Amino acid sequence: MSEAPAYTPPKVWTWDKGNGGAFANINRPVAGPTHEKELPVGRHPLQLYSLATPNGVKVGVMLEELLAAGHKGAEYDAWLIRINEGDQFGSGFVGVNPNSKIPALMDRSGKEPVRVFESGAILLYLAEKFGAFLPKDHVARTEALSWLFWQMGSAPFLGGGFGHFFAYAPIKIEYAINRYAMEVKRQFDVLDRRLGEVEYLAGKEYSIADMAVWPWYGAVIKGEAYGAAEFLQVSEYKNLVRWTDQIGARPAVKRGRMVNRAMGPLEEQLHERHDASDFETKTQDKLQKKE
Ligand SMILES: N[C@@H](CCC(=O)N[C@@H](CS)C(=O)NCC(=O)O)C(=O)O
Repeated sequence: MSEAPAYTPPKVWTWDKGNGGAFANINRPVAGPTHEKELPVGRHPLQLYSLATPNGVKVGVMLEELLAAGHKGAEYDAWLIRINEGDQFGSGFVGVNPNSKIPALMDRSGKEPVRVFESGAILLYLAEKFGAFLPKDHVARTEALSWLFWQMGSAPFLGGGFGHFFAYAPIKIEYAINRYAMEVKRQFDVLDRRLGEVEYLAGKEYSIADMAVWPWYGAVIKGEAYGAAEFLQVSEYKNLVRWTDQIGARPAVKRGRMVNRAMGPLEEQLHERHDASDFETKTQDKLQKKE
């Protein structure tokens, strides 16, 4: 691993396509579609276009929780968007999310289809549509929304900041790693203190705030993201570890994190989801193929 070379920014920034970063091939300085491509549409009211990154997992978990709670209207088709192959720049996807990022949702249950993008907006939309996983009491609801928006503002420092410079950047920059390690440890402490006072982030009720925070912070706590559990000494955050395990043990969370998963152990992958039975049959198929 090379040292960070001295760099003086030029007067005008120009796009260096081959900057060597892990996602250099999909990053562009412009928006909009790169090619024409319709999105597939299945038979259910809700169409999810996603991939099981932490942002994608949030919505898979919410839909599985809604179904587990008996909300039949939450039946959905989940289509795989391979962001490394540029699927997010197809014209159909850009029509659902002009920001070209997963997850994106189309609700086709009404007269006109409704598009929803940004994982926090999708969670809130579904919570309001089904009257679920968002406390009814105004104060508790406000607390849930505070933590939901906390996640939206904080996780980019965890993923785009710490994760990028610790695991993905082509060079190790001490200044950047120090800056973001400090911020991420501070965020862990914020969560740990809160979860020392209450069972769930919003208080007594499990909510969309837990669903938003768990895929990001839980993954680092469990050593699944960036290989940084030891570096960040995550076992110090006892309440956060307790909550991470508690959320991870929920059957709907176990199913939800498989939706649109195209990496990791084969038995945890479900590329597309069109029916509840897909979790059993597809997993068995894959295990049999592996034998
Ligand atoms: N703030 C957005 C972030 C979504 C996001 O960053 N998605 C990533 C995967 S985790 C993505 O689609 N990246 C593809 C790209 O940047 O081209 C949300 O919460 O939905």
